[in-house]
Amino acid sequence: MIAEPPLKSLAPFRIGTAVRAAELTEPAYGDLVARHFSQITAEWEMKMEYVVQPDGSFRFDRADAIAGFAQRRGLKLFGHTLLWYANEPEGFARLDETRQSFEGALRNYVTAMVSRYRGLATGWDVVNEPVMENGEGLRESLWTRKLGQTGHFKVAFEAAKAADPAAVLFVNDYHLESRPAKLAAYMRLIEQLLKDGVPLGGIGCQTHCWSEMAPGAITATLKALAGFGLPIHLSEMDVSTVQGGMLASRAEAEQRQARLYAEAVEAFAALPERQQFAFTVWGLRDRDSWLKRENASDRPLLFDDAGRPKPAFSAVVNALRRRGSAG
Ligand code: 9MR
Repeated sequence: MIAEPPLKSLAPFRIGTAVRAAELTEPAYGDLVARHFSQITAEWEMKMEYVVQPDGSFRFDRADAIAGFAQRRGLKLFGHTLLWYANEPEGFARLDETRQSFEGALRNYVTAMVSRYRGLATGWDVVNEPVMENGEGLRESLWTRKLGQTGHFKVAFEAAKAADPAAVLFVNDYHLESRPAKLAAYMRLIEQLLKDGVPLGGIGCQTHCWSEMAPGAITATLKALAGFGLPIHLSEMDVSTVQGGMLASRAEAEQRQARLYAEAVEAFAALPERQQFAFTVWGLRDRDSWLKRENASDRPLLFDDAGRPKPAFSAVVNALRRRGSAG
């Protein structure tokens, strides 16, 4: 039997996956990650929900374990995520002093995180998921209430830039392929941030999909986002086999899933080279996926529960090879 080729050996761009510290200690898991991927993103252990303690102090043990793995195995790290509406930790929420001290605390947090992984981290999601689902505007959060919409972007991006001038700083959002109003609002936000002089360096497109999604949507979205000329991170791809109408049989769902992965690789590889920041899949094996916790029969990733490559994996390999021979 011919062993499947390491994805990273076929990709001219960084190819990443999301990981958790506990799984990285399993040799089979760690080896599979290091064999195929050139970059890892912490699935949740570099977020405030883990790092910021109720008393406002920070714990870096798991983030350090993930960064240590990357360093030992010669992989890059992608930082995820500094500010997220879904994380309003008590350590910040209870700060009821002046705006200045809230802002100072946030700067201190961003500086601590970003400077700690300087040199290893290629970039950071500075603000995650800022756009409302219906595209009618931007989400409210602890951060916008305390610092304002413009203010919270400015504070976080400027602190991150100062802490690691070489890291590419991202906004990142999802459902851009399926919700035109959301994509439009996201693009208006990017335009505004650039106009305001916020040091935005890249655009994240999470690409959480489902197998019944219409072909072409991923390609059109990446193309639209690439119009700004900034690096693009296809940052959290997975393809649910159960979301949507569930009309397809299991085999049909897996075939459609494989085609969507191939489309994403092709669309990403078709971007100008300097805009190909990284292509990241949101987890390694099906059983590692957050989607599996929502529906146990979902199979959204490139490797099955046992770590064996699926049709989606072969589709990615073939798409990378086609691209290689075309270029
Ligand atoms: O996959 C992540 C899951 O394990 C965590 O419990 C959850 C909360 O931290 O976040 C999930 O990842 C999300 C990512 O950070 C942002 N985009 C959507 C992802 C899936 O919910």
